[in-house]
Amino acid sequence: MSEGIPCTWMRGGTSKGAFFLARDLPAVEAERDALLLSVMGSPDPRQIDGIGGADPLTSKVAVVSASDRPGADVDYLFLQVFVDRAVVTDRQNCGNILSGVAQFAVEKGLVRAADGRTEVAVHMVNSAQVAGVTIETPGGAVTYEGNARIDGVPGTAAPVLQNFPEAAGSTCGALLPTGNATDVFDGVAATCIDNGMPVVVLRAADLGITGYEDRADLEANGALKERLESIRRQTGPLMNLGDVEEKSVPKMTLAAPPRGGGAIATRTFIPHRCHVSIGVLGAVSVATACVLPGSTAHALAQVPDGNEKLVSVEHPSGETSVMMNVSLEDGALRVSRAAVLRTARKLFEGQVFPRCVP
Ligand code: NQM
Repeated sequence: MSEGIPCTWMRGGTSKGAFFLARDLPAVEAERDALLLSVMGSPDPRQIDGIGGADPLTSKVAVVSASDRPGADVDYLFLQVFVDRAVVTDRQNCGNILSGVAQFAVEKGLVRAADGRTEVAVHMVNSAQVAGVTIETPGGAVTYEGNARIDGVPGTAAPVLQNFPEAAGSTCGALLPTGNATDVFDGVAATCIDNGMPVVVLRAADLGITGYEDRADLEANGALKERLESIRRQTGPLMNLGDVEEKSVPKMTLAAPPRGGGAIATRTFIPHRCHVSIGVLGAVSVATACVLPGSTAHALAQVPDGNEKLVSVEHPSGETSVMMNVSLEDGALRVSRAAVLRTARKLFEGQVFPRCVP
């Protein structure tokens, strides 16, 4: 058997992932990726020979280390391990897995916790942004217990407050990387937007669905998936993402009028499976599309007035609330801050045994 590697398995928001200290993984990227594929059990639709949960939402990795970046406490590199392909990509960020990074950093001695609450400045390496993450640390120790509730996770846990300062163009270089609020691909109007996560927002009705279908029905709709993938492949180069065949961005969000008291109803392909809810930064990008005049979502959305807005993004498990500070400057939309509430829980800590250590 190979040697074990220290690993912590955590729920972060509505996802699960393996958390590693950077120093415990191979420094050479190809070796690291081979090891992570083995840890998760990929490629295999069941991930039977690894710890991945046979779903993109439970096949995620956080690599954490102390940060040299001024103003940041720790570096967090997110890696998406594909389930049924031998692909590990760093081309996307993950706000759900971010929910566990501050606790992991404190428990591994990278950050000293205050008594009560601790704010950790997390440098999200994938997008070179710093997020402020506040966790509960009574007596200077991490607690996972608390009264916060998020849709998609049973029960309650300690709140994790995530603050994202300006995230426009984090991956694509501009909020609207094509230069337009709306483009047309294969005859379907689409808003290509990046406010923390590259997302293509389409009107569900334009694709012949209601947008309220459940995840299983959408995943069984082969014709819809083919149309979405055709559009996605065309948006990649225009969103400065290049060929996106082996990338997990952009995400494809199907939008419909809200029907649960929120701002917009969504179903999101990430990009080949339908999300049980919606990603954190994905929700920030969609909420931004809701307030953007001329976008595909704008006319469908019901958004409160004022510069500080709570935009509730409905999804198959409930909703995700995004608090945003917005303004129009010279006709251009600016989101100076977005904040999202999450929770996390440490599930297991020990050593993971990859098939072989390169
Ligand atoms: O958008 C899934 C998730 C995510 C990403 C995905 C996320 C985010 O739910 O910030 O959290 O879109 O691949 O973990």
